[in-house]
This record gives sequence, structure tokens and C-alpha cells, in this order.
Amino acid sequence: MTTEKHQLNVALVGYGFIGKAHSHAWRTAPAFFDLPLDVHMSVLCNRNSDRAADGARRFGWQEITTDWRELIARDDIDLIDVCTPGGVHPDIAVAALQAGKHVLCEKPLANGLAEARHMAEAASAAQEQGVFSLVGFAYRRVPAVALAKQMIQEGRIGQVRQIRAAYQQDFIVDPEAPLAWRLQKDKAGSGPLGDLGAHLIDLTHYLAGGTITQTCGSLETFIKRRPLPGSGVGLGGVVAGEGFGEVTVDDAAWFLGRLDNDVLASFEVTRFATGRKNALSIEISGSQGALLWNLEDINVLNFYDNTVPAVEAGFRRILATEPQTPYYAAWWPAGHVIGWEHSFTHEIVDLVEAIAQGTPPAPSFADGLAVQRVLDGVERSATTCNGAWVTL
Ligand code: SOE
Repeated sequence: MTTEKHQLNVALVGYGFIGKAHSHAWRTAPAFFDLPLDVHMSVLCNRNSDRAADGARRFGWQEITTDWRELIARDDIDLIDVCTPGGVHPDIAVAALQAGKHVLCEKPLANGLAEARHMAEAASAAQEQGVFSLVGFAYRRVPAVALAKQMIQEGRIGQVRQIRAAYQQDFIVDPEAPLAWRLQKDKAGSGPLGDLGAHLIDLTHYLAGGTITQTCGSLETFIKRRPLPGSGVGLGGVVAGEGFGEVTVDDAAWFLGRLDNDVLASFEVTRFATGRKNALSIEISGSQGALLWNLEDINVLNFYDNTVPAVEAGFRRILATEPQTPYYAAWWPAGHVIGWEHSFTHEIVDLVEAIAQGTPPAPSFADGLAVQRVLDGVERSATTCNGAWVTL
């Protein structure tokens, strides 16, 4: 006898690069994992109806719309996945939560601290009514990263003391690269500081088990004016149009953090690391060992065990593709490797399970707010405090 599962009707807003990644994840999650709810890819919303229609055809969304407010008004939508630029996250996410819909919101939570605070408050009020929210820090759900967390919790590297993290890209090294929305403060909030730094801060909080309470940093914009964008979407997909405009975000940032559990962290984020396409690395040094993960080698976790004799303690490569590795068993036999897109599938699996079980998922909007406080602190340190430490 089969028991019928409850249906979860999903709508996704914003079909750009990340909307595509999420569409793929909504499609693959029920195909590879035994989900407790019956996921329906109900509506894809995008301002441009041709793009929405294209996304619906490719991924199997049942309907399209160009107006997200329509989704809020509908009784038959249970969850809204917000994949728009950050400037509209607060309006959509708060309206959805207030209408009793679960929300998955891409990172960073918002473009500014006040908006993030407002969203976290709405999420906490909604949670009291059993309405859940999750912020899309998908790298937590890379199997090698989830394994690192497990090993840290098991005490395999002892007490965590230092974290070094970098997220490096190079997609705007060319001064002729157009002024895409990611280079405009009113749309993106910040440059790599928020886009890439938010991931590093979240990973640091997650892996170190603490929160950054003091920070200092420096920002740089190397190319101040760029050709205005013509047509196209996505990273590297925008073609230059007529005229020039001002770049209003950072091109690169460095910053430091002190956590409330005495861990020290250092960060570099940039879109000018020539030759680095999407290179995220994070190293965690503990009293009894160290862990190092690098997105360019996504399925490998490097582990240094300081409890064995030094002559044989060298960093060793653990392949995070075993049936016992978090998330991996649902995919392929051992060693058949998985990629970047799988982390979004895992995020959706965890969210659907949390909704079915009635347990709040993580990272919550409060976790997203903690990240936003750091971003705001770095910006204040760099722009008004001459790089001095600020307390958050
Ligand atoms: C673009 O810089 C971007 O797509 C980020 O927005 C993502 O969060 C990151 O995973 C890859 O780079």
C-alpha cells in the first residue's frame, strides 16, 4: 500500500543564472532523493516572459508569470524561491512570509543591514506559525564541506583556532566588460564583498561554530567606469551597449574577523584574480589538525592529522564520494564525482525535509543577518574608519 504524500507547490522568482541552478535543483531533488513531500514545480516568474517561457519549457515549470505579486495572492503556492538580484529580496521574501509561504532566498540575504534585519524579523514571526525560511548558502551542502563540519564536530582537528578563506574570480578583468547589474550598488548592494564574501563568512560561522563580532577591512574598485550593458544575461553573457557608466561597487576586498569563540579569520574576495574562474578555498587550523577545501577540487577534502607522527602526518586527500559521505549515497556509486549544481539540490532536499518534519532549517534568515552584519562592518571599516576594527 502506498501512502499519498502532501503536495508542496513551488514558485521561483528570477530566472537568471542562479534561477537556472535552482530550477535544475528542484527538478533533480525528487528524482534522486526520496522526499517526504510531493514537489510540484508550479510557477516560474521572470520579468521577461520569453525567458520565463524558455525556463518553463527546459525545466518543466507548469505555468509562468511576469508578476511576483500574483504568486503572493495565490492560495495554491506553498513556497517561494527568491532568485532575483538582492535589491528585491526583502519585498518578495517578506510579502511571501506574511502570506504564509515558506521562502528560500538566495544569498546574500539583502543588499543592506536594515533590510536584512527586517527580513529576519519577518522570518522569526512566520516561524512561530510554522512557516519556514532558508538563506541559500549552498556551499554548506557540498559533501566535502559537510564532511569537514562532521569531522570538526567529532573533534578530529581539536580546537579550531584560525580560518583562512579566499574566493577569487576573474570575470571582469577586461576593462571593456560591461556594467552588468552586479557592478551597480543599487541592484547588487556590493561587489565581491557581498557576492563572494557572504559565502566565506557563512562558511566560517558554520565551520567554526561561532560568529564574527569584530572586523576590519579594505575595498578597492580598480576600473571605475565601464561600457553600459547592451543585451544578454548572466556572468560573462552581457554584451556592451552604447556609452559608459560608473562602477559603484568594490572589485576586490580583504578583511579580518574575530569570532565570539576566539577564532581568528582572514578573507580575500576578488573578481580580478586573473586565471581564477570560481576559486573558493577555506582552511581551518585546529589544535590537533587542519582541514582544507577548495572548490576547484570540489570532491576532495584535505586533512592534516597532527596526532600522528610528523613524518607521516602530511595533508592527505580524502575523496568525499563514498556512500557514507553526507548526501553522496543518493547519487552514484563511490568515486563517480559530483559538481557545483548538486549543492543546490542538497539545499532543496534539506529544506523539503525540514518543512515535512516541522523543524526550522539552517542557515536561517537570522544566520543571513549575522553575515550581513559582517558585510556592513567591513564596508564601514573600509569607507569611514580608514580600515580600523569595528565592533558589530
Ligand atoms: C557570481 O559571482 C556567483 O555566481 C555568485 O553569485 C555565486 O553565489 C557563486 O557561487 C558563484 O559566483
